[in-house]
Amino acid sequence: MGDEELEAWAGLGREPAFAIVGLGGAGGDAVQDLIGLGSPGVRTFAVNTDQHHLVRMPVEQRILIGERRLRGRGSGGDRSIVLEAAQDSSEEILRRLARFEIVFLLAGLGGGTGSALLPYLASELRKTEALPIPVAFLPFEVELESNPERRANVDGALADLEKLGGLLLALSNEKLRRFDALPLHRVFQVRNAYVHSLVTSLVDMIEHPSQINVDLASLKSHLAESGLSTLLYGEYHISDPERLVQQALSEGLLDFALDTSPSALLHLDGGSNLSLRTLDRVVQAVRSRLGEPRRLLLGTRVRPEPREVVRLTAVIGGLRSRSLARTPRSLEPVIRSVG
Ligand SMILES: Nc1nc2c(ncn2[C@@H]2O[C@H](COP(=O)(O)OP(=O)(O)OP(=O)(O)O)[C@@H](O)[C@H]2O)c(=O)[nH]1
Ligand SMILES: [Mg+2]
Repeated sequence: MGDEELEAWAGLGREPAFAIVGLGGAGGDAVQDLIGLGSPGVRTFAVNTDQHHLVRMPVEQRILIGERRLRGRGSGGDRSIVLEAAQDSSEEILRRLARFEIVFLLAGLGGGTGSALLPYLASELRKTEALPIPVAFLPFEVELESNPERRANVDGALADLEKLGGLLLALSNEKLRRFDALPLHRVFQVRNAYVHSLVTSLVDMIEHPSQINVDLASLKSHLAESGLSTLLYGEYHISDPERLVQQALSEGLLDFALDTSPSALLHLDGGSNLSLRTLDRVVQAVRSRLGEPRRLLLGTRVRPEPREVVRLTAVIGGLRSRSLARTPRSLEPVIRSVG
């Protein structure tokens, strides 16, 4: 077998199966940070109505929409104009995105562009083979006070995303208040580093076969049974699996409340010292925090060498509808300092 054939056989050198797409200003800024943190094997895109913002995006493909009516100057908060523009450009956008297995869509809610594109593209991609994962950044409360248009954009986009069901990551800027002494761009970097961990851990889980394997098909069928779900991530020293679970389940920036009997997909990534006992303790700790899951799917990836740190990626299903803008109950999100 020649080198080329070997490579093809091993699936190396093939087109990346994952894409991250920044929608609007905040979504584009977040993708830019993710690229800075390293995104090998992931294709990068930006879609915007704002040409000036779009041209400075360091992504592989830029897509300007609504040029005829908006002249490349942004939507000024008008969600319905952007929705029309998105429908006009829909075929072109989907042609580029639908060939990926997983498409992460990132947007800040409140403006016109991100609030329109996030639910629209998530719902259009749902009709294809691709699995869209919307990541919504919720604005600071002070941005919405006395601004009913912005609030309507946030509420409208969230309602559409909840109706769609499936995986949804909603990260609230309010949860960043503990960093209020830092410059604002640094605060967003902390959040984007957390998003980077979520994206890379999910990509790793799907991309690399594990001892107890979780592939794309099992993720999709788990999601189909789980209602509105979210993704969580934590890492901790192997000696303390309970702390690892606490890290993943309560130290996110995610903003939601859970049903009484959630479903859980748990994937552990560790070294050759990862024992069955550690796995049991993780499952036990999840049970004691969330209650008995109505559906539990387990996966592990064990590297050849021993590792001090174990990573836990969790897909938790059964988020309560209309919960995203309210104070969470079961999980109390605080932020882990990143970097
Ligand atoms: N610029 C920026 N805004 C953020 C970020 N994270 C959350 N946001 C919020 O995202 C919301 C949406 O703002 P933009 O992304 O600028 O709006 P847009 O989607 O480009 O929409 P229009 O400019 O109105 O067409 C704002 O209210 C911010 O609070 C971030 O990292 N950068
Ligand atoms: Mg904008």
